[in-house]
Amino acid sequence: MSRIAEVRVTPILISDPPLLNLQGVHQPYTPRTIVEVITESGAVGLGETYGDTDYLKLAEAFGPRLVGAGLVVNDLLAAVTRCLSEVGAERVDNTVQAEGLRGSRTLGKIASSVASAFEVAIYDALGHELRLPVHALLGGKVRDAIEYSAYLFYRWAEHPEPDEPKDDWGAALDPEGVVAQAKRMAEDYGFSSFKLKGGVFEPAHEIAASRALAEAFPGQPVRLDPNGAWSVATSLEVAGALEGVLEYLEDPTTGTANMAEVAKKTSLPLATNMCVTAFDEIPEAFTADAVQVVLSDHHYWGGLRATQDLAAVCRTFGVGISMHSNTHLGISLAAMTQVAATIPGLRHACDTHRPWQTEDVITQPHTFSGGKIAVSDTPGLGVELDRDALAKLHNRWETSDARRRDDAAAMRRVHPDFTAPKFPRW
Ligand code: GKR
Ligand code: MG
Repeated sequence: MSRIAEVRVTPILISDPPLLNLQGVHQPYTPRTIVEVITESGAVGLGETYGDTDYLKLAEAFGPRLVGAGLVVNDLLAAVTRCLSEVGAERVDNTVQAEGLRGSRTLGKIASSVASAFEVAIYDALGHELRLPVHALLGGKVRDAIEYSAYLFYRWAEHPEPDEPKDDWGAALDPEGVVAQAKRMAEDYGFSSFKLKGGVFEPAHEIAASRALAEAFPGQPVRLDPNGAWSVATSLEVAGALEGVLEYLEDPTTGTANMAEVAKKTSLPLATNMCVTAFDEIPEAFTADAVQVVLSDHHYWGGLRATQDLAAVCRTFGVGISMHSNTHLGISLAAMTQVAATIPGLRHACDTHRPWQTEDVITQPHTFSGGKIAVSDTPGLGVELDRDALAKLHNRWETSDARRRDDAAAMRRVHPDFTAPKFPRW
């Protein structure tokens, strides 16, 4: 079997629309890291992960260590973790507010997120070597297409500066705007599940938007995710107002104890990508019945096999599973789709930010049909790197000083006094 001959780690900046959340607004450009693992026989494996400095530094330090190694993934997380202290990442930068949207920020999650990009790239390379799709290497697919949900955001029509990226979605700042956005998502992509990112306006406003969605799409699943913005009492008020309306309520409040208290008093299932985000958070949350659906994410859970492990634990405890998403491109979407294809009992449409991205680094970006992406059976992830696109987005990174996601700082460009709110906001 061919060994790893070369590893490339390329930071890029991708454009992002002004999507609103509890912490502020998305910046015009957000960093991602693209990993290439190239074998002695010339197979190229691709991976993608967060691009903020902590992640990038670790990926850059770890990448060269794989040269000469086999296409083996078993020791990857431990090896990346050993590398943490060498890049001076012992201290977590807690000022990066967007991290709070996917739970606590820990060194373990940074290491897992970096390891995941290399794991995906190694699987992709192995797939090319063996002429097998990644899902076959993971044990085989149990479905041929993955259903994704429309990820709806309150948003501004445009970023504040005239030379910043633009799109034609327009503003969505009230229930009518949210429904119009959902209708376009349904028309353009065929989505039939809808997730609204909440925590932006006061709860009554977001209850009204959720009801408007349910009325516009009768019988179709609707979810609301305020990223933990509410107290237990507020969560229970919202849950009471939306029982029978929502498929599930995602992270209404923060912390296992609060989620458990809400879960006890509502019939609405609670989903999370904030209170169960790593294996060591599972025992307490599952024992307390704090969450009914865990939103997996191969990036911060540590890769594709870790995602399968998570799914097995969820099955054991009778907890549902679906998938979380942050701003990402097609390499991540291919990886999400390949692993989702292998998970039995995936009963909720997965989240993806992909429709909000106007750029990609693969030659043939995915297309959604009926809200689904077909599971590729071609070798590896089934995507090919677009080197010109990668070079362009890397050049943007080199000529800009944007180095991390900071939604609060982006909001301060318009509202100078804005600070990311303390939990609970309402
Ligand atoms: O991109 O604004 C965003 C989302 O709020 C994201 O950061 C979250 O991590 O999508 C995520 C979620 O479901 O909480
Ligand atoms: Mg969430």
